[in-house]
Amino acid sequence: MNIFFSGSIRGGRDDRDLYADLIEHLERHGTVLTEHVGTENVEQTEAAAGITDGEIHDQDVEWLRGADIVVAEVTTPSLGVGYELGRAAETGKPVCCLYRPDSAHELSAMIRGNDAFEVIEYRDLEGVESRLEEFVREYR
Ligand code: 6IA
Repeated sequence: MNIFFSGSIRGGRDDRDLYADLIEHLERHGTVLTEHVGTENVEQTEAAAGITDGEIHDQDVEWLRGADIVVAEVTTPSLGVGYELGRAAETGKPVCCLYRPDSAHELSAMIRGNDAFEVIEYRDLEGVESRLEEFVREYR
């Protein structure tokens, strides 16, 4: 199973460690196409490699096309994550959005208001693992 994990990069990296933990958890169930979302210094690494924004966009859209399911951590608002979720919605792929309500950011109506998205509210990794597993198993 190919899993597209979506999480904030330029929107802010406060949740980077959590993304890495979620990706590690998801890797037990399939191939996470977007491992870099949880990588430290992703921006510096990719800038050093000379990758353009156009290449990032095209590669991510291609991975999105090849994904069986999409899992997004949406607590830190990110234009890129919103864009990816909008494109995923158009394809009808299963989408799970993970959101921590005790954060400073209220979840966008465009995410919570999409009935096709499964929104899971949680506090920490331990509290979300089994629910995430249920979602993944549904589509395996
Ligand atoms: O707007 P954001 O940057 O927060 O968007 C984050 C989302 O867009 C993630 O879910 C990624 O799938 C995608 N994305 C954004 N930036 C990158 C990136 N490098 N590499 C791969 N995927 C990305 C940015 C580094 C750049 C300075 C060379």
